[in-house]
Amino acid sequence: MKELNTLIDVPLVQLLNAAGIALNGEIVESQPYDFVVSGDQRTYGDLRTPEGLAEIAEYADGIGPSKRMIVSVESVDADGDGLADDITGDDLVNDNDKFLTDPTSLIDDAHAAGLLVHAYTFRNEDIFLAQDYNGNPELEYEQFFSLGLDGLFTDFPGTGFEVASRLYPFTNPDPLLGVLPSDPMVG
Ligand SMILES: [Ca+2]
Ligand SMILES: [Ca+2]
Repeated sequence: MKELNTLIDVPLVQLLNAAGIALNGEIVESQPYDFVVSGDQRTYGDLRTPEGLAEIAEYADGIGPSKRMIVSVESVDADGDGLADDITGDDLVNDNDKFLTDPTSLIDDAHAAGLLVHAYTFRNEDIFLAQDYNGNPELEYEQFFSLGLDGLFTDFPGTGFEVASRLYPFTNPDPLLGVLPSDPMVG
């Protein structure tokens, strides 16, 4: 991406990946593949520190973190077997069996580094929604927008668009271009 930034003049988003999420909601870190190849020991977690974000800001305009790097989910393990319990009783264990943890400072830290935050992936299905949202995907969008999220990847753009239009009525949302100032000359 550093090389790409010297070749083309379009906004670039540095995606941030992870290996998974621990029972307590902590991100299980992984490494960018080019770091693996070059022998750089740092993980995506190191890129989320103020120092890492400052480095990203040298070549990218924003970060694309998993939404769990902003608000994670904690599992219940009442039977102590080290595996997340199925609290909804549907014989499946997914985000609907988990509870939100306190937000991290990632959005504020990224903004402080001059980066936009464009998180992935927002979905409407119950299995992807933490128990706290009670099956209402709009509550998840509202929470993340209130934390300062600038943009997002969603499998359900209609829902995201509806919430953004409702929360930001004085803007002129465009389904393709996103939320724009109502008058470009003023905005
Ligand atoms: Ca368990
Ligand atoms: Ca379940």
